[in-house]
Amino acid sequence: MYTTEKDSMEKILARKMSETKDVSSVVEKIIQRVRTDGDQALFQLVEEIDQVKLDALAVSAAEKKAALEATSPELMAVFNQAKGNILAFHKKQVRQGFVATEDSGVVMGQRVIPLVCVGVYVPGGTAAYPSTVLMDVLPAKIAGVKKIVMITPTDNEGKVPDAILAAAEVAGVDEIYKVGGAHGVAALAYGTETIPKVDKIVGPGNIYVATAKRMVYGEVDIDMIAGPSDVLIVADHTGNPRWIAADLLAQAEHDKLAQAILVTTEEKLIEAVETELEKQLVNLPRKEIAAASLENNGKIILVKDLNEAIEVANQIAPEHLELSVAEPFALLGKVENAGSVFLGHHTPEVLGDYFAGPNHTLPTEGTARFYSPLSVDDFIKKSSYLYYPEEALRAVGSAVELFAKTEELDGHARSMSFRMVDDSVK
Ligand code: HSO
Ligand code: ZN
Repeated sequence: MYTTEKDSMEKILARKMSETKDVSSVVEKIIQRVRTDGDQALFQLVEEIDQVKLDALAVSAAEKKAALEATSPELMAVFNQAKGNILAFHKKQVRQGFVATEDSGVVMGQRVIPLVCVGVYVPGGTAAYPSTVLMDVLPAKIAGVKKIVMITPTDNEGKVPDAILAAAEVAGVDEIYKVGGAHGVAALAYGTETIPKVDKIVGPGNIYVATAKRMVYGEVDIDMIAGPSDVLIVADHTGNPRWIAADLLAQAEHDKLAQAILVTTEEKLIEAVETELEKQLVNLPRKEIAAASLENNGKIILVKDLNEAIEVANQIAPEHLELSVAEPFALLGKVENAGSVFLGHHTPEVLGDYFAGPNHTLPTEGTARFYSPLSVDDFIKKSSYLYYPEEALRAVGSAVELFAKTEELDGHARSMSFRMVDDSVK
């Protein structure tokens, strides 16, 4: 099931959710239909693609109320506890604007302004995670986004899972619509009679959603193109094979395309982990998915020391990096490419998936080389401003004029020269 050599680094590094021409042309047509026919196209597309006949696009107040009643107080308490942790962590990300004043009276600054309206995509089916609702919505709340619109495909009876609606209520989502796929993304990007046009679309989705997000980028902003989830575990002689196998399987059960990799300095650990994997797979409800993921993308790599392990990790740039070693903090500073790092034997990725506070929407497919976890920064923009009093302008006028003339933009030069010769404001 696993290879134990550094053989297929190339294969690991080449992993990408390939966007075929077929998908692109289907998505393009869907976007066009939504742009031209708005709600009507959405109802039709939901019927054609999701095989559901919806009465209304919006989730009603009665549906939200019923979902809350159907959710146990214990689960609500867990959602609220997770919310507290996520808010506490993300509040530390809030950045301030600045203002700089000079003796000449010049004032310059940068303001931090929240996006007005954001769309959150929540996948359907077995990938409908209430945890993702909390992770994607709460940073937007902290940033000060005024309107948060959630879209999600329904089951074939037109229902959104209760836990998703309950999490949306806990997070403070303003509006929820029952559309997913490329059509949902198009609706958020261009707006329809019912669904508002947003400034940014965040959240994971399948290949159609990813392709649509790529296509509407520029019309709206997007967070990232999310591919299948992955984990890389670095383990030394202190690694616990039972826990390591459990963590690899936790990743593998997400998706047949998910990737779970173990990089270890301990030859003995390899066999022990392989034995554990087989043992634990037997009674894992999603064993088919997990086994396929291990079969396709699972790897165990033996390295000579922990420095080499970190080199491998930096090359792969995993979404999640677990450091199951005696001294994890000694390695942290050497990690250059990883979405989120989990330090020590008692910090499994799952803790971060649900509860601890840092975001679980992370760069996948090696994009941790240049992307960051979803954060409050994703929901703000910056705007700069400047003020020059008359004397300060006169002092720099000829310099700016020369610059403008060099670019042969006389209109620009005049905008300066007039102010240098004219009397002050009339
Ligand atoms: N591991 C996923 C997040 C998740 N896990 C949600 C369970 N539910 C991507 O970071
Ligand atoms: Zn997970």
